[in-house]
Amino acid sequence: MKIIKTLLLTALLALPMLASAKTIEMDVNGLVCAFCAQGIEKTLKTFPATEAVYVSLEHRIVAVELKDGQDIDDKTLRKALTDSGYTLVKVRRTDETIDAVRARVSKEKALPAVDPAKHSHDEKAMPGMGHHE
Ligand SMILES: [Cu+2]
Repeated sequence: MKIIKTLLLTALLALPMLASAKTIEMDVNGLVCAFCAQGIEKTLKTFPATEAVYVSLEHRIVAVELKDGQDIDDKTLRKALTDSGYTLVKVRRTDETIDAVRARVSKEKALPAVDPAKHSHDEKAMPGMGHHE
């Protein structure tokens, strides 16, 4: 029993070296309103590897802080966003904390605003994300 515990602990300690990224930062197209942000946050939080989520509508950036040694592969992220009606443009992995990403992004120049009238939420893709919630 003790050996198993030791082995487990060793494996857990070794994991962060295999996947060292702490935060995944993504450029996402189609982010328009607070409901988009809420929907994406909700979706990404369903992943067991997700520690925290940050969404900047102004910069169309979504960041996911990962739990120690865990990761979400690009394919899974792309699918989650596509299924919700958004487009994943770019993925970056960084060792920054999500707070550091938030601080950096908030200093960047905002992208031109998108007219909210030109988008709608797909109730099937985002159940419960209508404007009455
Ligand atoms: Cu929206």
